[in-house]
Amino acid sequence: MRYVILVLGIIISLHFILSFSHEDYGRATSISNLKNTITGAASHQPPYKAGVPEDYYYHSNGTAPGPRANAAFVILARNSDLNGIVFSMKQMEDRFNKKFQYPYVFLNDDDFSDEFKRRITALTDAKVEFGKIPRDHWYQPDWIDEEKASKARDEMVKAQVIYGGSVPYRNMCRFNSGFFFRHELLDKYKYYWRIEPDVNFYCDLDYDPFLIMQNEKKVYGFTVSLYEYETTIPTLWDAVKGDTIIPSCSLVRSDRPPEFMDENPDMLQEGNALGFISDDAGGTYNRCHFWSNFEIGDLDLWRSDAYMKFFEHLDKKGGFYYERWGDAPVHSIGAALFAKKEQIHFFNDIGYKHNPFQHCPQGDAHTKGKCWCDPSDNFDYHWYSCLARYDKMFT
Ligand SMILES: Nc1nc2c(ncn2[C@@H]2O[C@H](COP(=O)(O)OP(=O)(O)OP(=O)(O)O)[C@@H](O)[C@H]2O)c(=O)[nH]1
Ligand SMILES: [Mg+2]
Repeated sequence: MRYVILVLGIIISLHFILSFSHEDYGRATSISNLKNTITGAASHQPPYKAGVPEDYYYHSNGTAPGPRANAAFVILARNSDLNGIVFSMKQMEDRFNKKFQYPYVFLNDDDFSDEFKRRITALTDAKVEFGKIPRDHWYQPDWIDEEKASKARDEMVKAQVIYGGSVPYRNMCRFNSGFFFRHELLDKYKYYWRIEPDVNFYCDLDYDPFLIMQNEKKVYGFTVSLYEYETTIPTLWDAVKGDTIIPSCSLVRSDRPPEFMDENPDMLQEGNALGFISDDAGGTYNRCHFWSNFEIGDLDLWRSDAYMKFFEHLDKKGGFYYERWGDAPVHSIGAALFAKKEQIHFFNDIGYKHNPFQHCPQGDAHTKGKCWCDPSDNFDYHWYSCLARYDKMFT
């Protein structure tokens, strides 16, 4: 008996020594972790790795039983994008929406042609609405210094920056950053799924991602993340951060006009995803962004006071025109600062391609979705992808 007590004593002492001297050992054997393992709650891994619970799935054909979320697809397009939109939308219908029947909202800075409307409505039984964007939500504002803007465009053309010389492209980026969610046709909705022309949806989606968003209180969903071209956003982070030191959010000097965080130090969400966009606790932007040609999001994130103030501040800086700020980094920085990291979701089982990158589900997810992409062509942990940084926030 004495020996049993002695051996037990040695084991317990060793456990305590290892717990303090080896972080991983301590973490792996902590009471809370053991409890998580027992209850199945994932710890130290991104929530998406646990997969979507089976009771969300509807594998049969025919209309899936309710409930539905208050959601719509949002498609910004020109009449000339018609064939590319048909290509994307037909796949969305076949892979998902035939069974779920979510409505579509099409937006354009021009009037949609009758042919556009006819060919689009022929593709679905769901409701489709076509809207025109108000002029002041689209065009370059008159307080932008056009001489400065055109010089910047010329320089970007010389530097061979993609769309560097285009004003309509800049209008589009500014609209997607700060205006699409204010269009009256979207007023009645809470969630949206953005679709672009010429994209691929590779897998059967037998569950409703909007319900995941709603039930799990997610506010932003993505499938691909990557680095932004430096030349398109040289002063973007400076306009966000200014002189503020994060995480203490205190000012160091004030000899220049204040930037967004200088003026709104209380607006950052606790437990946010700053770790995704910065490797030095907010000192610099690492250029990681969610690729916004695919987005499933909560419109209330963009309608929030924090994001509206954030957008207004960026807009006044003029960087949508003096540089070529994209809606992807602007949305990503907004989501990273104003949402909790758990509220940003990687839709691992949605196979998706927008040229030139694709997310192709791996292993069981590929089989379950009957995906037709080549699993070896997958951007997830490519050197130019930011998914590893997203994962790291949870480890
Ligand atoms: N109405 C309208 N829609 C536009 C305009 N420019 C772009 N879009 C739409 O805005 C979205 C993004 O434009 P894209 O041209 O796909 O931009 P991108 O994804 O950065 O670049 P690509 O590699 O060409 O796809 C798409 O849904 C386009 O249809 C425009 O001038 N007017
Ligand atoms: Mg595109």
